[in-house]
Amino acid sequence: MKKIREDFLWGGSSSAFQIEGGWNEDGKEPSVQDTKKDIPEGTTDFKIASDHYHHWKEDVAMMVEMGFKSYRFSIAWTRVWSYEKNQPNQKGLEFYHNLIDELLKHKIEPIVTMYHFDLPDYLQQKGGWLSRNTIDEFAKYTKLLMENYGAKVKYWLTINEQNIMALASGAVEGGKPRSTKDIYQCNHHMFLAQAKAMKIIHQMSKAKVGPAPNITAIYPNSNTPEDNLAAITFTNIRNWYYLDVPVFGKYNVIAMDMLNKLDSMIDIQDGDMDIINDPLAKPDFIGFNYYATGTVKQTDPNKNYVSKFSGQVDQQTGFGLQDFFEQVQNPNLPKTQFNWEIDPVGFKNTMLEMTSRYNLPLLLTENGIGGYDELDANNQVDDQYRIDYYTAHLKQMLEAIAMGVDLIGYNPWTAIDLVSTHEGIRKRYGFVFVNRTDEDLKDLKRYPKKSFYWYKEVIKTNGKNI
Ligand code: BGP
Repeated sequence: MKKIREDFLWGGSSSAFQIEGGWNEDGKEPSVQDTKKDIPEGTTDFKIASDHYHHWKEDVAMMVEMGFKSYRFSIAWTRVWSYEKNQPNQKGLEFYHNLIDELLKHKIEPIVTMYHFDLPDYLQQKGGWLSRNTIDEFAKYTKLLMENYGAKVKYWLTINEQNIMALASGAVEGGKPRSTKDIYQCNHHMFLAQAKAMKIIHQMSKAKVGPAPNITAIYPNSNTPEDNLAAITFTNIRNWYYLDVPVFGKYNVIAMDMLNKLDSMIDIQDGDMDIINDPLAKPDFIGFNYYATGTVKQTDPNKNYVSKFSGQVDQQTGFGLQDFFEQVQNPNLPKTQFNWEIDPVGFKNTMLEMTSRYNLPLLLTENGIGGYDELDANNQVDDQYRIDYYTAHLKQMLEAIAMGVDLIGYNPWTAIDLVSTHEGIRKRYGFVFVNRTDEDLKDLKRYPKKSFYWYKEVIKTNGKNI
């Protein structure tokens, strides 16, 4: 029976626009998250977030106290490169140098996401991912990151949740609707950008690099062959599409068939597949986010399935596509306070499926539970529900490892409280409470939650107390 590695990367996760704040400080330019107009009512925008830009040192101190071995965060492209001046932004580069150096000083391995939903607005105005120019800009950005951090950072993640960006594209493009054809053309360009980035990383450093899609096992709603076909279709369109391209260097037939039938076939230019198939452009591991499984059934011919472009959808929103699949709730699973299903066994199922299909090391880059947390009179937060969620998932994780899954780390969402993609800071995920609400910035002080002490023990015992 395989055991958890001694050098297992126990850590936590975050993303720049959701944690940093300082949205226009020291030369940072706006990303699509800063120019977003449809912030849902009653929730905060990302201008101040958890003000990590000014609290990063004490935040790292909290991670050190928890015993983190790794910290997965993203670099804001708009902080390190100025499109206005067409040059690197030294102050922005310095911020991440300081953060990385502080982590390394405490033997915390930085795991850096290059791009987490925050495309420079400058590029968006020029067509965003629909323009092939964005591919070249991403390659240029990768070189900048390598020149600066290539010798310090051993683990890189290219694009966070490319699959969710395609399925809920409005959520990351300021709500601007795109046609299905354009969405999948953007998607193809992201694959090319990712392949170029992986090659540059391999050429310019000794670091390892992987993608970071949101992967989850898909269940058929019943044992009818039609529901099973819907499940096979959805898992290929939602999951394998995003790993088959970088790992196997090809588009799978089910994804291609969907594009064909939707009259949305992408334009693959001469040489594109060579870029994707370059031996230096292959991932060293698979980074993946897991929250809960999905359940689907065959579609109802009388129903109108509307695409999700509102900018206010998430990975748990029921996706539907006429003649392909309809996502439904699974009555066998409990739900979080924010209505997301909870499926710890599904976590193991997901890892087993990925391992048998790709046989690559896996790195968990997000898993977690959003809930309403409050400080009590003694400035404590009793988030036992979070401990229960993690305990159940870690039990399954240990079983998956025992079965042979090569998992190199677990970096749940999130290290400290930050702003949810579209539900404000009221939906908290952290081991550390940040004292602010959506309406009131308060003092932004940090307080360890009950889960903080629990996780510290998990790390100290390398999971033996689970
Ligand atoms: C993932 C994203 C994160 C994140 C998390 C929780 O999809 O990569 O950025 O926020 O899900 O989602 P939410 O904030 O919608 O609760």
